[in-house]
Amino acid sequence: MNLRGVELWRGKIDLVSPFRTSFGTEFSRELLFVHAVGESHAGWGECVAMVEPNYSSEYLDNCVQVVSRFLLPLLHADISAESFVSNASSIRGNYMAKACVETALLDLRLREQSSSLAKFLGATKTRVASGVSVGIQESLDALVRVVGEYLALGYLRVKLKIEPGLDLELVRTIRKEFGDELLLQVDANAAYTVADAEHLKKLDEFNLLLIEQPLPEDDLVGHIELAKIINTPVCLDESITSLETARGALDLKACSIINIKSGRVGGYLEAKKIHDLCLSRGVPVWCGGMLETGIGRAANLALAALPGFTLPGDISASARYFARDITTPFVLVNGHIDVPNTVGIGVEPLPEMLASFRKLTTFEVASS
Ligand code: SMG
Ligand code: MG
Repeated sequence: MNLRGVELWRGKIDLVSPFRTSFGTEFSRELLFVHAVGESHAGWGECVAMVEPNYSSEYLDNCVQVVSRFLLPLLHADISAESFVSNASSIRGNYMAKACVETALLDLRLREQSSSLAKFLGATKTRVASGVSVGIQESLDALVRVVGEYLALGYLRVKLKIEPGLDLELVRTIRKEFGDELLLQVDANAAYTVADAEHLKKLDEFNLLLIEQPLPEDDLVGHIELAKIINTPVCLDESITSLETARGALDLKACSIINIKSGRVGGYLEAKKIHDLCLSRGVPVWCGGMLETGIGRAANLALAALPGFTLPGDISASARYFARDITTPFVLVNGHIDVPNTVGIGVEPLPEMLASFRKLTTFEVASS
């Protein structure tokens, strides 16, 4: 690799509609990108952290700090993504900060080698089934309308955000309206406690694909208890931050399905390891989403094309999020999205979109 420098870019893009979860409402997406600049190529990585530390303890300004103060100084001209990840293990946690640097390095190297991220990761599919994550709406009527619109567009699976007081009724209504065939799952973003187990058991009658992260991220014991009580498969999102936490959760039967997000686990190299573990154990995985722009979405499509991703992921078309994506938009074709197959992650920010972003830092990399 011929890394010369790294730029950090900040931007902001409005969502087409507010996205309400059990922890808050997002109206826009604040963005942080890492641009790894080489001799003749350059790579991009998108940071998935939110503005506030609600989904996880990481947040965007903290990622800027961690990347600039602790991660960029680890780089040198011929560093590989693998050695960066290994060197960065001395920095605890901060998975989202690490992931965006790792991805930019991978993208740069793969472009230099004229290879795609999909090929590098071991993709076996050329398109992936697309699901949609539906935020909490102001009324049941609004929820029915929104879900109906997404289904009319061809989405193959629906995920409903739930929280205490807004759960059974939502699921009952959507099942009644759209039938038992609909692939349906729910995501609580850690809003319940294990004391709610009997209540959550009432979801069993709706034949959901899974319930995602019902309890706090560090409550592994709670998830083990809950999984014994309810029949709906428990899927973990926030709790899984590494190969080790994935293995532990599976060994202890805290979950039977895993949502893989590269940003949450420190990058695509770790994400692939979790995929490989799950594949070897016959544990289904699916690719989560963090309201990424086309940059993050492109890389997620490469990951979701691996053979163990047997459930539709939260990778929707660009139009589900933004009036105008920062890359050429990703579109839904018969419920699927094509996996980029050119070089690196396969996309770059459109110059006119980048023009509205701010360059924060230019970090010169020491020659090795
Ligand atoms: O990118 O389609 C997407 C969003 C999917 O629901 C989604 N993500 O917990 O899985 C999750 C949430 C995290 C982000 S909420 C702002
Ligand atoms: Mg989730």
